[in-house]
Amino acid sequence: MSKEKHENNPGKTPNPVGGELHQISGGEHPMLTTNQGVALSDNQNSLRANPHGPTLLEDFILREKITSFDHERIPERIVHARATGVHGFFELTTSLEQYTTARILTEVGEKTPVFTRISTVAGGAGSVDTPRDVRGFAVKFYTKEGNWDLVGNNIPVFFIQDAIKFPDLVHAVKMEPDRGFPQSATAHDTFWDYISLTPEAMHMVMWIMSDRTLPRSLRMIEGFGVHSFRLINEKGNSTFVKFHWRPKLGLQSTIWDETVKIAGADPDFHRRDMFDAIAMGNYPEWEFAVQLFTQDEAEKFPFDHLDATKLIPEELVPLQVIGRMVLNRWPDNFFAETEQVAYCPGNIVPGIDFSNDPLLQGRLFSYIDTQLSRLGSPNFHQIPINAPKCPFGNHQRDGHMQMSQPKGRVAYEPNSLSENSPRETPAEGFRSAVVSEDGEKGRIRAESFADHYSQARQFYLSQTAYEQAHIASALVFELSKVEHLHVREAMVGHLRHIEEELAKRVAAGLAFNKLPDAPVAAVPVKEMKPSPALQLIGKMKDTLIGRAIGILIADGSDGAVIMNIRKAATNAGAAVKIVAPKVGGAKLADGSMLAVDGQLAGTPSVLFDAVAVILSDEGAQALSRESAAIDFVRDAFGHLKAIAADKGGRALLKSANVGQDAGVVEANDKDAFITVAKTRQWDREKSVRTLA
Ligand code: HDE
Repeated sequence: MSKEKHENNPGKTPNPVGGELHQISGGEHPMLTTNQGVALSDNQNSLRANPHGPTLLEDFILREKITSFDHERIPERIVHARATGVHGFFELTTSLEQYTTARILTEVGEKTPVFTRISTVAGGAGSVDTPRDVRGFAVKFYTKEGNWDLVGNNIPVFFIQDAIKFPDLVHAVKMEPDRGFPQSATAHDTFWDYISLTPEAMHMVMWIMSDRTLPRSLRMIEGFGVHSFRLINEKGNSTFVKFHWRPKLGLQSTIWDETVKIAGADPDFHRRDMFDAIAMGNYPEWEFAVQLFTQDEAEKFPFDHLDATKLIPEELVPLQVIGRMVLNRWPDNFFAETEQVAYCPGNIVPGIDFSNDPLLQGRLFSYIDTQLSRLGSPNFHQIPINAPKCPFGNHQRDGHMQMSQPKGRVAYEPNSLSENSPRETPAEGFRSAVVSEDGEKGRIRAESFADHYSQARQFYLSQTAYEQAHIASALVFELSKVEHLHVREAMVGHLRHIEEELAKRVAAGLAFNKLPDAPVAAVPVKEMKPSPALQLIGKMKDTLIGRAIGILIADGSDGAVIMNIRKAATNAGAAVKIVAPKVGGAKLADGSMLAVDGQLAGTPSVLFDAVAVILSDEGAQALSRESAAIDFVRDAFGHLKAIAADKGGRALLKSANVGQDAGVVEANDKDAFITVAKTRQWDREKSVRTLA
């Protein structure tokens, strides 16, 4: 576009009913043109036969603008439509040279650009950020040897063992086809009907009913490659590998009731949280770790590692941290980058290879196919967000939206007519692992895939009592939304194989008068050692870094107390927001005005990890008649958060019927507040809600 100043654009927009509307003035504005480069003299009025006449078809400016607008959307992803994407880098800290030739895993200190997209699965692009759902965790590494896409989830296992089941699973979880709801929720009949008929899903069911699916922030989730992959070294030997991302901030989730309320208070809660963190320079970081094991070792595992419904406990194969990923740049344009990015598990680089996991094998086909439908052309790799950052070229040609203009006569290989056309490179080029395959062809599920309950049981037994109660309560909630009694019963039947006590708790929560029969298990349930690494609470960090604190004030509040708490929380790493009835500010006890970050009605306590309530007697009296203030403190207490309160604050707590415990502290004692604010008051939960 020309940099020339547009003479007809003096920085004022003509107002059709007279007068002028102010636009930002100054600066050298480029000309506004059509897509053909023709400058527009008027972007506010279409071409009409006369002031009261019809609009003319000849108005090519109107037609071009509206046509472009009509085609703004591309098909959204059938799953993982809702997401947040961020640029960053990967840095290797330990070489895996012994295992692989992939330079990204051997060149220590090298920073490789990445684009990471974290998504929900079931909802459409416009759904809320905080349903109970798995989070996709897809990383595109723009390596020197081509793009490597590690397209994983925040849960290390999956619902199904074979790709052919995926369309049914997705149809079952998505909104029901006749009614078009629920959007982005598993709590409905078709999901649980399908699951109750799919015993292999039971391990994943334990994970999705745990608080893992209610993350507090996308910066506080783990990521898993899920499938086993292979690494191939110089000698051509291969080693199996599982990939893991571990957040520097530790894990943290929300309480179900809190999650539900966040969805209303801020449907973009996670996207905004990430945007704000990047804008403030608080770049989220993950450790990159691997579990490495040989075929011989794998044969001794009490499960088949090629079955994506199984994980390899850290206690069996420890994690080795080999690098880190830092996300530090928000995209310039959401559509061009986050929407158009096309991940394909089939994008790997020399030195990495696939395993025979049948789920992975199916995925290798699906993603390219889906990109063809979403992005409309085999040239989707040319879109900047998808293009490799290393040189690339071949003899593939033409097609929709070809952006490059290949030169010369030669579009084939081998050829003797061109000296500089791309050729194969046997030494460095991609090679598959040398593996011999034998056995009979057929639609067969391996016997080693038959155990559907042992790891589900191991997961449940590895949780703290608080987490077990959350899993049981989540199951009661979800199954309470299921209308068909036989589906509820079938699910409780499965739970009996996982843990009888869990089945009893859920049955009691659903008011069953007797426990339903358990289905026949294909193989006996094995007793496996609990793995504390599977807990979430155990992985929460004792810190305020990355967390948020809200201070509720009103006219007449004590400025010194507010400042003290704000300073202490900020120093401890929290983002602090002042909340008051009016966004314009609050008049403090000393008559000064304090700027406010959020208006009370629009900034409920669900948006914070801990709160302080600093009020004068009059302020407390006024707020005791304000339901947003009552909810603010009642929810903070109900969501197990720390509360600091001065005398007025305590008066409000009293009006809200909020109790006292170790998590409710004096506003003057900032150190005590910072200590309790770093965690949730788990013991309080039994006093505020009935759990299953
Ligand atoms: Fe996906 N999945 N998936 N999936 N998946 C898609 O590809 C598919 C599976 C995952 O941010 C789709 O580009 C099949 C497991 C993520 O853009 C589609 C099967 C895991 C993303 C597709 C699976 C994932 C997708 C939809 C069973 C965790 C979002 C749009 C074999 C390891 C990537 C698209 C992004 C997206 C197919 C199972 C993760 C339709 C057939 C297991 C993170 O191609």
